[in-house]
Amino acid sequence: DNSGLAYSVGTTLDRFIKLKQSEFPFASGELSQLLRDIALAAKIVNRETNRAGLANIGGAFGQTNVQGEEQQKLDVIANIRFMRALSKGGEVCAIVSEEEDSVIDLQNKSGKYVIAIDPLDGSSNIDVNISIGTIFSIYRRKTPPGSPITKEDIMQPGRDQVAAGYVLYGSSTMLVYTTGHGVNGFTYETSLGEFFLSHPSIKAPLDGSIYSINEGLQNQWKNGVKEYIDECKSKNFAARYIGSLVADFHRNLLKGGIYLYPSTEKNPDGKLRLLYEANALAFIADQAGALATNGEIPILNIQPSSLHQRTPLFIGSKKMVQRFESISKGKV
Ligand code: AHM
Ligand code: MG
Repeated sequence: DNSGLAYSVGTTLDRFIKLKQSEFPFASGELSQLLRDIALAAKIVNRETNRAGLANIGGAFGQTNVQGEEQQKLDVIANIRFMRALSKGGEVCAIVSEEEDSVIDLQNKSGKYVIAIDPLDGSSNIDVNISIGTIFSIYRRKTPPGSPITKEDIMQPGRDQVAAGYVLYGSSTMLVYTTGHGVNGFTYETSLGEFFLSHPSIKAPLDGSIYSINEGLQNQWKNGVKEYIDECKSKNFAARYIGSLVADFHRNLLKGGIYLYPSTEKNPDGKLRLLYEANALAFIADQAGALATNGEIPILNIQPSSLHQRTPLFIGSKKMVQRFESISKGKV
């Protein structure tokens, strides 16, 4: 009986997962293993991102990987790393990835979980040494294990996620995730090769004074967005936009703020992807007491209709998102 055990800042991710598992005595432990697999892939990608600056001179070191493959772009490498980690464990039956056109059916008879993942988001930032991230959603498949994967297994609304998280490869590397019982953040200690609990029970500030949007696209915004951003300026809010969703979201989650990627002329449904970008962050926001909407309904309520579908995204501190909604109603 582990019920008396507690965790605190400094607890390793492995131990934390173990302790959490004991809170759910009937859990099979497969989700826990899946989270460990993801953490391992994150460590590998962390190692690669730290070397990214050396990539161009990699040839000078004669660097090829064990398979003798040529140096590849980091987002491709990250995809391979996560695919391997997710397929080898046996818990996963299907994967949706930003890097793959169609669903990867792992033909894994016992796998109960479906994963949607953006292995390396913000990839335009890699070459310039700016934070990037991994975003993942975990669903339980709807049809019985062993039967062929169906649309029903893949096209689940965000509301049905059993876990979601992100890895931020920033000034330090962090893993932040939820299994629907609050949000916890772990910081990676490189020399020990361990994630340690650093941000237990993250709660987003109710309100904030940071807004994050690509303001260069202002002329393409609908009036609701224009009016809301004008109000942010009239209140002297701080404009902060990294252009790396995970980093922008993470900052706003901790400090209080709103991130907006509205529909534009070029991208009438916004730029971000519902399945492997918006949903995971919306679930985390929800668990941290923040909000996420597409301007009309909560992100988590959207019934997906295609694998790579886009959605406008307005996410952040509850009061800011509510204010945005009331100003922009009918005008996004
Ligand atoms: P990507 O999946 O191609 O990397 O694009 C997603 C990124 C987000 O991280 C970021 O918030 C957004 O694109 C920035 O877009 P823009 O350059 O249009 O402002
Ligand atoms: Mg992306």
